Amino acid sequence: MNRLLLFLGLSTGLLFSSCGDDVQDNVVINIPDTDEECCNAEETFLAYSFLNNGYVKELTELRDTIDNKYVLKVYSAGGKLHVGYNDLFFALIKIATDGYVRDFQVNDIRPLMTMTAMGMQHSTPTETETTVYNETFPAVRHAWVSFLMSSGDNGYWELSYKAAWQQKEIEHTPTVIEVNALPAGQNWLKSFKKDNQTYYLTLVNPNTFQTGNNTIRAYVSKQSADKKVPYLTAEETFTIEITPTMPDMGDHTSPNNTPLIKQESGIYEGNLNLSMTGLWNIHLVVKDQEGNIVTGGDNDNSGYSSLYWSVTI
Ligand SMILES: [Cu+2]
Repeated sequence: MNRLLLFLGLSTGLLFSSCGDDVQDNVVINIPDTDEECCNAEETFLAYSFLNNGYVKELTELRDTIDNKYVLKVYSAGGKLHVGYNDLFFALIKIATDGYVRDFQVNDIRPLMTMTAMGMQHSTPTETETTVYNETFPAVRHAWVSFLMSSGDNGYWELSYKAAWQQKEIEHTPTVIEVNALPAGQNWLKSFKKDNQTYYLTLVNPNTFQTGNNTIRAYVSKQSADKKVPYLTAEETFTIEITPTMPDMGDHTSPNNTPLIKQESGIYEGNLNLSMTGLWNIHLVVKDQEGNIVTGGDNDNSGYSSLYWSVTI
């Protein structure tokens, strides 16, 4: 912003000096080089606006600095984490100028839970490498983590990551993070087994659902052979059929729901119609590419699959 104002000031100066024909001012004007590392003014403004819109807040325990010159900040909705799907946003800030660095990468994002009493550790479904969240402000990168359980008596969560840009690299060693339980009755993460392999069904941001038609999104992740390694999305392609019911209202359903289909990016998308407010159980039948039922073939007393997410709108 300062640079823009400076440029305008200089232009005005040039206009004035050109009024006198005979004046040959050989003034050398030193316009500062643009900072190649950082975003331009518009991208900076958009990134700043996004990160200060009141929706995302910094997870300060995940902040890291390098050489006292750069600070890497991690943000989530409300600066909190909970069981199930969480968006994570990353920004790298040059301390001297407050500029946002572009073209950096964050990878090897590793959530790890230590189960104190059981003496074991496990990871959880995770997108381990960030991508640009919005092309209009490439300073903000995004990844997600879907936590299997909350921090508490059974154990604690830590998270580590690596960041790299140009020739610089940092490694954020594991720091403890707080993962909150969901409100009672909510369940946004389910698992199933196929051929002795455990899969996880992560429902993306159901707290944005509204009455009526919603795009429903989910990820299917595969438990790693080494449970301490983050669980990546499954290469296989499934179809996730959904039947939403209202358990408090005689398990009535709603029309116009469509199955979740795998998109090019790896996310599954379908249409979910929540015809009124209240508690909805979204019953799931997962099929393979040949149409065979992988899970969800057993009905509960609602008459629909005993595998379901529970969401209150
Ligand atoms: Cu655990």
